[in-house]
Amino acid sequence: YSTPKWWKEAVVYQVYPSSFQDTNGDGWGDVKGITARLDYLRRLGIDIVWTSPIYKSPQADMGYDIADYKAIDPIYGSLEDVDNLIVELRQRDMKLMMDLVVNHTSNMHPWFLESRSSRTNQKRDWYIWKPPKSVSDAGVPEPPNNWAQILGEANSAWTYDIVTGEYYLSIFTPDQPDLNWENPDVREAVWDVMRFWLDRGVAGFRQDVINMISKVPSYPDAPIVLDPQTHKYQPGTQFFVNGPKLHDYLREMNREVLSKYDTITVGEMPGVSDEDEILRTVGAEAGELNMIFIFDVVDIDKPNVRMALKPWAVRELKSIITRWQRCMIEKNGWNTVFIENHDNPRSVTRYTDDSDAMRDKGAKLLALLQTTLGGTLFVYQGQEIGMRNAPTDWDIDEEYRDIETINYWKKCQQMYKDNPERLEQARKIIHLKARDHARTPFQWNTSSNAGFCDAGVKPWMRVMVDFKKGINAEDQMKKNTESDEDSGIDDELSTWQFWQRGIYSRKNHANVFVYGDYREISPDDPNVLAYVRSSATATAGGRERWLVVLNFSGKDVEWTLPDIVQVVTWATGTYDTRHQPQKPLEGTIPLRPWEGLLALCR
Ligand code: TEU
Ligand code: CA
Repeated sequence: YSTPKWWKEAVVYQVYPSSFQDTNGDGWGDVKGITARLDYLRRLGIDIVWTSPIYKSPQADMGYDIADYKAIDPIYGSLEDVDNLIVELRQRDMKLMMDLVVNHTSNMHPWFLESRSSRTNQKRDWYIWKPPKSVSDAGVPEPPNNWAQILGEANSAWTYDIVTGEYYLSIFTPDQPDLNWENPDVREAVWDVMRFWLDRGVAGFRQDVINMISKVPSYPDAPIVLDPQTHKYQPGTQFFVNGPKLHDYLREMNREVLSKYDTITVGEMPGVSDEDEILRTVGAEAGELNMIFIFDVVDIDKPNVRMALKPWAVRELKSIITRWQRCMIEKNGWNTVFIENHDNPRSVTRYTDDSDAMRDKGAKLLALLQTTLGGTLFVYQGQEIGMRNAPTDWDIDEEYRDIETINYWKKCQQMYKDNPERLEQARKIIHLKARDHARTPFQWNTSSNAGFCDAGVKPWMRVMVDFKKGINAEDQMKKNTESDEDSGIDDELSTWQFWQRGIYSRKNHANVFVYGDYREISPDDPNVLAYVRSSATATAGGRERWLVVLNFSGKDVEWTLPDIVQVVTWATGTYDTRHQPQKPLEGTIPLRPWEGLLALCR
């Protein structure tokens, strides 16, 4: 069993700062807004706040393009505001985690401005510059290889710079040139940034695409996997995801910086799913990072590009979850438990049913899942009130703000201008998968703009209207605490209250839910995910055991409790949140649509 650590038991809440809370009436969330909401987060049971980037940035990719690692962007506030946030967090026994975006900088970072200024500039080698592969007779330079950009797959991952007649690598967008980690000065500059924040009292980092920092040095062409008629450029991921020197760099980071502080570190590692490779980073003895984000669950509907759809089955979801739960226990690694972030659509829409009738049940089902799985729990802002995808009648050109969506939509409008069917398909993909869905302003209460910003202020992104229909924090927090308890109409806990209770129960039984063993029951069932969690250490009374049963379908199903599981009592469920579920203790258990149950076992 895994050694107890504070960063394993802590519950982390991801704040998307532009959409959390505006305090100065400019329609953008800000650092003061995070500080203003700490009591709210503490009440929910949050220990650590991770905020997406708030550094100085042109905001080409919402702050994932940093122009100064040691300054706060004026739209978010000042360094002083961050110092104050840290003080206020500390008073509540909470901590701050920052986003560390060091695979690339902004093209407006002074390092890059110097680097592009001439081929002989001393920072030339801080980025990845290559001559054109060829120049056509018409004088058009071709990029060094065929890799596609990630946030605009129609374009090359290389950007031509007229100043020196060379290309620079810019895997995400041309505004985000990749740093050259081969250069020791670059690494030293990153360590310096990390120390700057750790010395200021930051507890650690979520490290943006940290598995892309090492590239295969020969920069070969990628194999053709997408139709070359429509895709001039191909995914080059195999040449920069978990590249040859990744572990050298991460061990160096640990040696130079992390080992000197008591930190929490999470690597964002899209595109890797090999157990041994992952354990090189998160294994107990690995000496790299505490944990990573594994993308198998959030990429379950992803074929080879993200803006596309792939059908998936509940059985797959079950096997992914079970695989990583077992791997981390058996091989002594550590993992994150997450299902949402600022790059993914809302989980209640995606994995359950977000209709008015069902969304609360769906959100509770996912809450029960996440609060009972092993690993460090991450909650994304809005998840705790069951926020859902933006409505399909929003105009894409008007309301969507993400660069990935905009690039994709532009491309489709050009390509499919005479093909209404394909264009409709593209619209559907955006409705289901755009990153914008996670980025709409947080819904605090029923006042105009949902309490995100003052009435009369235009928020940077449109507020959804369903805050009036119960999807807001204030209503959900006071449910049952006032008169509706006696009305007898609906005395069930709200989504928020269910999350809160789940988080508290997880902490009270950390030995089981955070550290314990995991055993899947009836893996072949096509609808129901069921597992038993049992405590890491036995007490005089033996091991503590809990059974979780989750109906991942919108229909009534019957699920049979195997003899080896002996239920003592049904403790709670997604329908029966205030009274114990009335379910048989053995045999066939009827489950309602999206019903989840938790039982104490012998
Ligand atoms: O995301 C990296 C990443 O590869 C994905 O999650 C990405 O959003 C998706 O594949 C797009 O198709 C990180 C950040 O979380 C994201 O917001 C940034 O845009 C990206 O890095 C670049 O910094
Ligand atoms: Ca503001």
